[in-house]
Amino acid sequence: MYIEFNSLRTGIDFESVGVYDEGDVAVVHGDAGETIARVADVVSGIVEEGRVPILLGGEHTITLGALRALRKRRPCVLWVDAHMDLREEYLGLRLGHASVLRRALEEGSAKSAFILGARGFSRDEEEWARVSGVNVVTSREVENSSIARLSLMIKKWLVGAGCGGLYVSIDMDVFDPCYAPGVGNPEPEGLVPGVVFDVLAEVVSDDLLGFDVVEVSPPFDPSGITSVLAAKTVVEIGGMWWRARWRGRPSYRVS
Ligand SMILES: [Mn+2]
Repeated sequence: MYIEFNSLRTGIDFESVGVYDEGDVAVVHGDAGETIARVADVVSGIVEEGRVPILLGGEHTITLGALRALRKRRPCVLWVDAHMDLREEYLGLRLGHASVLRRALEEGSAKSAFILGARGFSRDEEEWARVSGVNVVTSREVENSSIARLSLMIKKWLVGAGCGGLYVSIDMDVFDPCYAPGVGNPEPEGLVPGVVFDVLAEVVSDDLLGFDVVEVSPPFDPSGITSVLAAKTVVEIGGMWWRARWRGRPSYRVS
């Protein structure tokens, strides 16, 4: 399969963007802590060289490794996900895809969070988000809102939270299962890809600290369209950053 690298939205041909493949991080099955430490290690090296990390997964828990590596930069994290991932624990695990954002906020690896596209969460998560000041916009609210209004909400959050930059985490289950069936936990009533990209195009600036695209599970999707959409997501967000960084687009400063 092949997708075009030329993005109409950003005007960037991703083929002209300098991308280096760092290779795979060896995960340790059954040991999320060690896996996260390894991810943090690799991402730290990338950040120290002044590069912008792009992570692809797999388990959403890897995001914690990236956020730990970026901790000193005080990242605001835009969590684009059908779920909140704010559980205290899930199936006896304190560290996993259902609790990863809560761990990041509790330990201070993420300074503040804005969840976009949520629609599958428990009452406890909703309550924890409320008392912890996590911004939440559900998929239904996205559908009933405009690109301008949504991006303004996110920009206001970025200014108010006093972060050193933006980290974007895209859980592929945020998209409607008709676009991305190959995910671990498909959730109906999801978002349309173009809407997600249009909002991101308004808020991604050269303050982007990094991003990830996770929860792609190819065995659940023989058609392969989930992987194609994930690749497209990288091309779009990467192009947004590149445009802001090199084309002098009036960037939206958060620091
Ligand atoms: Mn998730």
